[in-house]
Amino acid sequence: GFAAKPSLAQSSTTKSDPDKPKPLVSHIYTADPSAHVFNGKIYIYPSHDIDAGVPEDDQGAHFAMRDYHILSMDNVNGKITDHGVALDLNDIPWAGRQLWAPDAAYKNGTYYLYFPVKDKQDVFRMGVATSKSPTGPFKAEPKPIDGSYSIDPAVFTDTDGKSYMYFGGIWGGQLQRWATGTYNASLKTDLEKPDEPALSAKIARLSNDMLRFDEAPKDVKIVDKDGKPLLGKDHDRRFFEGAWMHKYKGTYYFSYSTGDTHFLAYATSQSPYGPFTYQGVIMNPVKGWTTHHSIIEFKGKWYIFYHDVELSGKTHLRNIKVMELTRRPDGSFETITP
Ligand code: FUB
Repeated sequence: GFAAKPSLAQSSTTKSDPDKPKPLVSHIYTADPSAHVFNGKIYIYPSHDIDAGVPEDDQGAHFAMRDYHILSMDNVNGKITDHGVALDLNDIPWAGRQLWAPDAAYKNGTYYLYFPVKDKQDVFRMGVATSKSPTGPFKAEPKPIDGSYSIDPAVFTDTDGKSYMYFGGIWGGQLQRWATGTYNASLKTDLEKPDEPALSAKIARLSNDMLRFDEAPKDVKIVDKDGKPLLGKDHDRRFFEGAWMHKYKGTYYFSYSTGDTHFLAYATSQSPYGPFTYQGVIMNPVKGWTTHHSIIEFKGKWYIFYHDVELSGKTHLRNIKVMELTRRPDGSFETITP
């Protein structure tokens, strides 16, 4: 039944609404697409969803992914190529389970694949793997990045050449377990203090060789238009997971998922470190529990890569899609309803 469902779902979509975005691939399930333009081509670094038969729980155990496939395309909506397995869980010496949302970067002739995976103690850490090709195969470093934790790395290289990793995810992503600086598994969801500032994503500058944190991770603070921090109870706006960073006309755009309320939201700053001022929603909820995106500029247009569950109807078997974004003259985004 695995193979038959996707094509059925796809053809019915095509008939009813030809303009609706279609899954970019249907031979495998994909999610969390981190898109990049390298050498004039689009490369997508997604999660590779599988049904591993692990029962669903509120910490996301059913997201039990075991490898990564990298996809590429010459044009948006053009032919898409699956370059096969780029990195396998078995080839990461320290990894336990659950290869979650990755990202990639390029510097000085090397491509870097950043990935979160639980170590053998079931604690999420960030790993890095290198290749001379954007499509891999990638070779993992023998140990996780020192001082790393939680999930969803997004690596951004600024116009001055400095690179930063934004990361973190609450609930199953374990960010709340690090709230005191050391690992403490007692907090399940977030800080559990609704009237205090919400947990923040983290940022750390990367070393020149891209393999280490060059500083202790700092908070990515999000404030409202009056400069007040978003609170723990503000589920419609506060950070949950799935960070992304892009720069447009000198302004830094930090975008992310609000998780349990399923929005892709954004906030802006004049510094890569923030604080970021909340601006609004880029994309309303998709079908499925998770929502996760990336934003790129390609040939003068802006695109959002995201996922939903059109092919499977199951929250852990997702499919990636792409849509054009409308940027207003002041840099803000029109809200998309997928
Ligand atoms: O794909 C597993 C997790 O689900 C990701 O790391 C989160 O962002 C969410 O999409």
